[in-house]
Amino acid sequence: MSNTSLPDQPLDAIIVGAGLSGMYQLHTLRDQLGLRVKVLEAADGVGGTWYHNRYPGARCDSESHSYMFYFSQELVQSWEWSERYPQQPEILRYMNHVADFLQLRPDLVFNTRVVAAEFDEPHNLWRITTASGQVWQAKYLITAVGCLSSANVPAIKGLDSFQGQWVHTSAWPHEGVDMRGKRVGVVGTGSTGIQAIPVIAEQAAHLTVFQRTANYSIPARNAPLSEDFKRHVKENAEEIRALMQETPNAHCFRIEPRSALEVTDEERQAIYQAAWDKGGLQFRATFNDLLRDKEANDTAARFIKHKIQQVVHDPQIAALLSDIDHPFAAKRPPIDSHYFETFNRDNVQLVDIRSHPIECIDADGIQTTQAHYPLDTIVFATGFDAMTGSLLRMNISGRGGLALKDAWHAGPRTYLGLQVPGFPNMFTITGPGSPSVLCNLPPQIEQHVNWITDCIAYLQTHGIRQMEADTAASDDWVQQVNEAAHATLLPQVRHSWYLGANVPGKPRVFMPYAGGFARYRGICDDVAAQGYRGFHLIA
Ligand code: NA7
Repeated sequence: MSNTSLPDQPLDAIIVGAGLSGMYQLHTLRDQLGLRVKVLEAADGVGGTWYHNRYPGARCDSESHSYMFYFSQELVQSWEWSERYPQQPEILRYMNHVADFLQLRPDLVFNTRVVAAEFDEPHNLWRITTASGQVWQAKYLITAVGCLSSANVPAIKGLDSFQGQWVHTSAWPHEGVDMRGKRVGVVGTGSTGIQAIPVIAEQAAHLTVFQRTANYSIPARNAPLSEDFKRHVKENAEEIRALMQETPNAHCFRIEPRSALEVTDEERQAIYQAAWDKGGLQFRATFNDLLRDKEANDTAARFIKHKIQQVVHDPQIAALLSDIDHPFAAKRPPIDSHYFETFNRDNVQLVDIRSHPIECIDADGIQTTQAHYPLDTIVFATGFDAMTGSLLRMNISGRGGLALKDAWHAGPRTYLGLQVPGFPNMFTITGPGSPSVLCNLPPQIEQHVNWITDCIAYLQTHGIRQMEADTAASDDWVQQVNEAAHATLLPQVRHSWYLGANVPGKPRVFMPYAGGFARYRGICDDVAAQGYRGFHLIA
């Protein structure tokens, strides 16, 4: 049940988005601070990213016991995951469980897309317009719109003329896509493509994979969780939470305190082999310099490329799949269930669109500069206009009518990824400039929401009307985000969506903060402890 009637009086806060961040933010502001709050959500249910991404094989790359809230012991004790990496339907069930457990539904307003948000300076209010023309008003605007919510559908000539069905993985039809007996093409071999391809290959008559950039992938080794492990999680919730808060990526594992170059070749191979057998993102935690030192990284890259060549039978296909042009984990490292093995199937073909790009799509399929591939279904696993896309499409304008898209014409500029100068009383959960996509998200969402909640409590009790990030503090933060990125190998990737390089015309700025979650948390805490240093607080 949702409440769609407009309140007579302005609210204290409007939150946009009913994913994990929007739901937790509603809980803290409403139930801890006693504020009047609503969450506006475009979809007809909770879940955010996990509501929309229903493609075959969709599952979380974070281990299930790290992909949940830990702020409430009761909530932890009330839930059990079934697998090491939960599938999308189970994650969506968890989200609905959170909504019910925290009794959030009366304040969730579904089927309500925000099309504009304007700061009304004289009244010190945000006016938020929805697609149906409703105008909501609130003192605080909090965006909880996710980092990967704005689909990137490539503008390929002729797509409209395609007579079959095409779909982007993040807008998967709820009724599913029937692949049986179909010739299916998948464009894109990022984390999503790598999850979807093995499952689609089992369903379709024939699958053609269009690969622009070959990618590393580590076996996930997914499996059902044992009763012992489920009990371990419940009994050690505080320790698990503390561990995630101490690690750079907010995962449940530590990075080994040794260089890949300080062990013998034999030891290194044994370490990589053990990590390969164990599976998962932990592979990149085997050494502490894989993301900082190219020579160290090369050792991991060589190991994985060799594995690909062992797994894939056809040497030409193996060569294409292992011809990877970037350092390991410098792009988001996928994990998989039988991805490379899928290319040994008779009904799967790999097409190299780096050497022979897609020219156009016609009624019957995809035309590259080399050949025509007849298809019934095209699946775009082509990623997102990440981090800024969902914020910019809300048409937000701040002080003096300043449009966010103009404020960010040269790339996102924030203070701590939490506020934007010129946009008073607006907070961005996991926005650009915060660790966001470089981290396991639930712990970071908890950290952001807690920080925003403490901050709003401070503003309310100190009679502060407006809080706004200082321009110089924001410029300095942008510089720190840039320096943190350049201390790693991350900016070296040509096509990286961390840089916005996957969307034509998007400014190339490294968007997430790469200095690590633990360090970031410390910085945010210091800023708060110093009376919100770098923010203007106007009584
Ligand atoms: P990604 O990681 O952005 O991957 C998108 C893939 O699509 C990648 O292989 C791209 O190749 C390819 N792509 C993008 N545009 C095109 C065009 N125009 N033509 C051909 N190929 C294209 O998105 P995902 O959805 O896989 O993953 C996003 C995150 O979701 C992931 O990191 C997890 O956090 C969950 P490219 O590498 O750009 O050459």
